[in-house]
This record gives sequence, structure tokens and C-alpha cells, in this order.
Amino acid sequence: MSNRIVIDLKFDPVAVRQALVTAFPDFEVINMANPANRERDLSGIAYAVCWNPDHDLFHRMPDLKVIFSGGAGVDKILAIPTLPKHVPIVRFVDDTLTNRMSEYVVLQCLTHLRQVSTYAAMQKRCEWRELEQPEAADLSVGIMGMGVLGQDAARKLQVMGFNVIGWSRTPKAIPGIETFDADGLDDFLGKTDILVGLLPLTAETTGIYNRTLFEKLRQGGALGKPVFINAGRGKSQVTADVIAAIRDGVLLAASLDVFEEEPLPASHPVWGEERIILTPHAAAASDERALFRLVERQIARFEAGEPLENVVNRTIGY
Ligand code: NDP
Ligand code: OXD
Repeated sequence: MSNRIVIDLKFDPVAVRQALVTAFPDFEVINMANPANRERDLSGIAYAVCWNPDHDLFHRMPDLKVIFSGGAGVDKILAIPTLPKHVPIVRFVDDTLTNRMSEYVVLQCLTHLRQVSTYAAMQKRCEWRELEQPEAADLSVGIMGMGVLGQDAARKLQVMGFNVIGWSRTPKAIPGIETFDADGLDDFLGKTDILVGLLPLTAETTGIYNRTLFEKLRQGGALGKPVFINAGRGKSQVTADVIAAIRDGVLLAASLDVFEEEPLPASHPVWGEERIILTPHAAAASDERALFRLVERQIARFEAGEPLENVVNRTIGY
């Protein structure tokens, strides 16, 4: 087995190239973004680092031993038909990504709490009027997905004074946070004023943020109506239901970072929704240098016979 590693990251190619200058000093790096590498023989190579990889990549790597995901979510890798059955997939779990996601979540919760969109509209009309202002402590933020990202966001929201509750597949005991497992979904929703989606995309979470779910959120809380924030995966959300729920008064507003189809088509009606804050899957980008450092550490563990960390459980799908 030669010391070669394949990089197939559909990120900004310049940023990847720059990060590769100092990464993997003991390896020959085969960057698939380089046209000269497109037809390379990839047999005999044990490691691949990928994000939206070419669908024939795994087929071309018969000696693959570990797949490293360029992001925290692995739904796209798991959906590749040629994915080898027994090769471990390591997720990207790193403070750089976690901090970015918590910044996004705290920013969106504060934006809705402090009525930023309403004041922005008033500024356009030169309207000087103070709005009634609840405090963070008057609201419960309910986080669906209490994993690495959900738990960090929860802690940082608590610092801002929000009451935080959490929902996950398996039960959790987290100081200061009321938690609910899969069976407690309706109770959880009934206590939630701002719903934050940080779930991975699996068969069970596909389309989970829909009209029926929005109707179970608490009405009449400190903001009057509930707010929905999603930074997990777009296919977990029925965007048409988000729009309809806002128009019908089931939801007050939303912040959406992810969509069923990405890039979001220019013709999609969600672009024009004043009460939806939209970002282009930008909540928490992967830092290439941090990613490569993580891969180097994991390869060192693997080659020393130690267990890999943050390995995807293929049975549950994340
Ligand atoms: P983790 O695997 O650490 O956490 C996932 C959480 O979701 C866990 O608490 C898990 O429950 C829960 N969960 C999964 N399936 C279900 C289910 N069916 N019912 C209830 N709870 C469920 O993932 P991360 O926190 O690292 O990342 C979460 C997701 O965020 C990623 O998968 C990715 O899709 C998305 N993401 C988006 C980014 C962006 O820029 N928009 C950036 C990075 C990630 P349990 O604890 O019981 O296992
Ligand atoms: C991720 C993402 O999963 O950026 O890391 O979506």
C-alpha cells in the first residue's frame, strides 16, 4: 500500500489547494480537482477525503480503507450506490465547525427575539416606534437534534438567557436542559417557541419539518407565534409548508439555511418571502485546514491500531 491520499472536495478549489500546501507531508496527494488526475489509477490507495464526490470515485478505489467526510453530514456519501459496504466513514467533527453553527443559531434566535426584520422594515419607512420587547428568558428554544452541534448551540443559547429544551432519538441527561426522546416529540413541540432543526438527513427525518409538526408548536408565547430555524438538511423540511404556515399565521417567521434543492432555483417562491431569512447553506462551512488536521490525526490513530473517532453508524444513517 503506497502513501497516497485522494482528495475529492467540491469546496472552493483555491482554498482546498492552499490548505493542501502544508497538509499530509508524508503522502502523495491526489487532488481530483486537478484535471491531470481525472484518469489516474486509484488502486492501492487507502484514504479518501470527500464532499459530494464523483459517483465513480469509490468504484475506482478498490483498496480504500477509510472514507473521511468533508462535512458533519454524510447523507450524500451514504446515498452513493458504489459506496463500499465495510469501509468506515469518519465525520468532520471539529470546534471550528461547531462554533460556526452555534454562531448561526444564536444569531437567528436573537434576530427573531429582537425583531430585527421589523425594525429594518420600519427604518425603510423612517418610522420611529419602539416595539414591545420580550426577554430571551421568556422564550423556549427547542432544538431537534441534540448531537455535537445541537448541544453546543444549546449551551450558548443558555448563556444568552434562553430557556432551552432538546429532542433526540435516544434520551439525554444534560444539566439545565429539559430533554425529550423520540416518543416525547409532541410534548417537546408543545413547549417550543423557537424551533431549531439540527438533525441529520435519514429516512426518518426526511420531510419531518412539515405542516403537521408546525401546528404542534406552542402558540401564544412571548413572540405570539412560533418561529422555525433550520440548519440541518433541506430534505428534512417541506419548504412549501413553511411558506404556507407563515402566510396562514401558524408560524411567525423562519430562518432557512438549507433547501430540498441546492442551489435554490431562482424561480423558487421562498426567495420573495419577507418573513423568511434565507442563507445559501452557509451556516457552518468546513475549514479545510482543520479538516486536513483531523484526517492526519485519524490516519495516525488508524495506522497505530487505535479506533477511529466519529465513525458513522450506517444502520441508523448518521
Ligand atoms: P450528530 O450525529 O452529532 O447529532 C445528530 C443528532 O440528531 C443526535 O442528537 C441524534 O440523536 C439526533 N437524531 C438523528 N436522527 C433522529 C431521529 N430520527 N429522531 C430524533 N433525533 C434524531 O450530528 P451533528 O450535530 O454533528 O450534525 C447534525 C447535522 O447538521 C448534520 O448531520 C448535517 O446534516 C447538519 N449540518 C449542517 C451544516 C450547515 O452548514 N447547514 C453544517 C454542519 C452540519 P441521538 O443523540 O439519540 O443519536
Ligand atoms: C456539513 C455541511 O454537513 O456543511 O458539514 O452541511
